[in-house]
Amino acid sequence: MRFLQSLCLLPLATAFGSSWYHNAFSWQKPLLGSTVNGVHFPSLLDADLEDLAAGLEKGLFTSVDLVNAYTRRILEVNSTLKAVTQLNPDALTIASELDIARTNGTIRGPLHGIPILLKDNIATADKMDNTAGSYALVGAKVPEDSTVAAKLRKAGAIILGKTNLSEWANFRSKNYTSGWSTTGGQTEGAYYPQQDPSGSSSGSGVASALGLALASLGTETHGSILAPSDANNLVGIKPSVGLTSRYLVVPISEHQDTVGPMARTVKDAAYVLSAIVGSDPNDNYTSAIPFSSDKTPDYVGACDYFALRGARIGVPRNLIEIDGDDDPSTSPYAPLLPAFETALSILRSAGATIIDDLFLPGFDTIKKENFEFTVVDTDFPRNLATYFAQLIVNPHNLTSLKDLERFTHSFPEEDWPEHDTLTWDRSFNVSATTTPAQAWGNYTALQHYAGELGLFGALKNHSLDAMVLPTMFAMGLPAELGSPVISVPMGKYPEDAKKLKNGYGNQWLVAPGVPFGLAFMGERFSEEKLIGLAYAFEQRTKVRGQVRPYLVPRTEVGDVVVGVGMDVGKGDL
Ligand SMILES: *[C@@H]1O[C@H](CO)[C@@H](O)[C@H](O)[C@H]1NC(C)=O
Ligand SMILES: *[C@@H]1O[C@H](CO)[C@@H](O)[C@H](O)[C@H]1NC(C)=O
Ligand SMILES: *[C@@H]1O[C@H](CO)[C@@H](O)[C@H](O)[C@H]1NC(C)=O
Ligand SMILES: *[C@@H]1O[C@H](CO)[C@@H](O)[C@H](O)[C@H]1NC(C)=O
Ligand SMILES: *[C@@H]1O[C@H](CO)[C@@H](O)[C@H](O)[C@H]1NC(C)=O
Ligand SMILES: *[C@@H]1O[C@H](CO)[C@@H](O)[C@H](O)[C@H]1NC(C)=O
Ligand SMILES: *[C@@H]1O[C@H](CO)[C@@H](O)[C@H](O)[C@H]1NC(C)=O
Ligand SMILES: *[C@@H]1O[C@H](CO)[C@@H](O)[C@H](O)[C@H]1NC(C)=O
Ligand SMILES: CC(=O)N[C@H]1CO[C@H](CO)[C@@H](O)[C@@H]1O
Repeated sequence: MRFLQSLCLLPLATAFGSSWYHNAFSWQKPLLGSTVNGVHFPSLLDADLEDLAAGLEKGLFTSVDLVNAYTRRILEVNSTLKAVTQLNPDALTIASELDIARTNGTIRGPLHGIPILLKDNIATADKMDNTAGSYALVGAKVPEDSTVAAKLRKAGAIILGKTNLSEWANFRSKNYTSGWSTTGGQTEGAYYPQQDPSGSSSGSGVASALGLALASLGTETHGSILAPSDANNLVGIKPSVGLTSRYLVVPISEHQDTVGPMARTVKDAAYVLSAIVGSDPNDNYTSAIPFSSDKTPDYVGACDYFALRGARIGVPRNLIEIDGDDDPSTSPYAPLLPAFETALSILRSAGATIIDDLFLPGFDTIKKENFEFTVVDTDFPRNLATYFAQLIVNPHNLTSLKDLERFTHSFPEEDWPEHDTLTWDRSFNVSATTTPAQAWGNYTALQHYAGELGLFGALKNHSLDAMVLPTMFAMGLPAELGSPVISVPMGKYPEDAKKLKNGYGNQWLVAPGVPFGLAFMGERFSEEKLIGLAYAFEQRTKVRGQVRPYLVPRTEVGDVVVGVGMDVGKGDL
């Protein structure tokens, strides 16, 4: 969750010269990958699910090899980036069982034997902790896997480890940074030294970006999948609230929380999404899913090169706010604008009709009023207490947000008061002074201004399939509405970018080479359509491969393959 943090920090820029922007991506030699059993195999930085599945299928390598290779990659970059906090001690055993099953002809599905990382607020009933980045939950145990983790396992995925996050998914303090937690330290992005990784699914973003697993799961309340996907050159799918179960995921707000994939390609994200969707008696928001469990949309099949043909796509210009002071072209974020115009022309040339200059009249009211804070602040104490009550081991006997605050203020490693808990104070205040009827009033007002007078009204009025924006402007209304968004890589800040630090002053939000994305927004449960549009854009632009991290782990799968054709001497075994 990050209530448009970066938007609050805009107005620092001095003027660029007229040649400040160049849209050219510097061409870089592709990283080479490795030779495995005599066969060339793409680098794990770029390998997609179909590459991995083909390698496993042909017997070039095993899932055990993949776990070993990814583990070494994680450890290579961890001291700098701190993206992965825990490794699953059972991952090799699980991989070996899945390898045996494969040899035996049992393949559970496309994710069979594929390593995936989970944000450290998605619980697993195994040897790993689920901490939300806080010592309050170190040692806590859940009765069973979260529903999304259970579904991944059923689909044959290997849960490789847990990724760092902004503590409590950025719902603790006014004085901390994206990707910082007391248990995990400070995550960094890999596209510029000391890049702000964005958040709160920061470790999931950095890990997927660098190929520390095939993909990861993140969670979002307001921007927490989309923002780190934007900043880490990824495809992030923020699903409709209710499409994926939140059971045994550390909550912020039942009205806005959702779990989704962060991957390197649209198709990989679609594969992972397919594995985790579905109704769940333990999360009754999933009963809103408009299709039965045997009729789940074919998200992978939706990846159609021609999906943009005939599509009607709106551009709600009044949501783009690069202002700060006077002249938007002086903002560090200014390079987003020409890149966005280029993206629109690509959508047009792929056959879409762009309905430009839409104005969403509800947006100004949303900005003036506190509807969203009221909804989220009244949900949090209640939803958190429910999570605590579900624990079967609760080392500090926490039952409420008050208990958590007492713990956080008295446990030195929680770094209080340097890192305050003012978000909780706000939540106490709001929940103490808001009746259920008033909370409902705020929720319905939010739906009206963000929906009828916002996203949904415009989709309907103009018969649109989707709306697009630079991702950093596409987070608020869909968060408030529980509607889906997909972010796809769109570009990066140029070599002469005007650098901008985060509000804390320790990491770069904008710097040369830092990536950014294009977001597709639509109706609730329109993921299938959005995936098609996003795929058609991705296939025509292939931006991800042109934006390269400054820090790349070197271990490739060939370095760990044991047996005939082993690539002796390539790795540092
Ligand atoms: C990554 O680094 C952090 C900080 O030093 C450490 O606590 C964590 O355990 C490391 N992760 C792994 C997988 O070793
Ligand atoms: C292999 O397949 C056979 C028959 O389908 C089954 O009985 C056996 O349990 C399987 N073994 C493993 C290790 O999966
Ligand atoms: C959904 O579940 C929660 C708790 O599990 C319960 O309080 C709520 O009444 C349920 N809502 C509906 C519509 O069933
Ligand atoms: C938690 O409660 C149990 C049982 O009442 C007690 O034994 C334990 O000391 C408590 N732990 C803490 C940290 O308060
Ligand atoms: C914010 O955190 C920094 C570093 O821990 C500390 O120096 C500063 O005093 C804190 N600011 C506030 C307002 O608490
Ligand atoms: C919460 O309310 C108290 C008492 O009115 C006030 O002093 C405090 O500033 C409020 N805190 C926040 C974070 O709103
Ligand atoms: C929103 O909640 C506040 C209390 O926090 C209340 O005063 C206000 O009337 C509510 N607004 C609506 C539109 O219901
Ligand atoms: C949709 O059209 C109606 C009727 O013209 C208008 O009142 C409303 O503001 C429009 N909604 C949006 C979001 O543009
Ligand atoms: C340096 C640091 O904080 N390391 C932590 C990383 O995460 C694991 C698991 O949550 C902790 O045990 C480490 O102490």
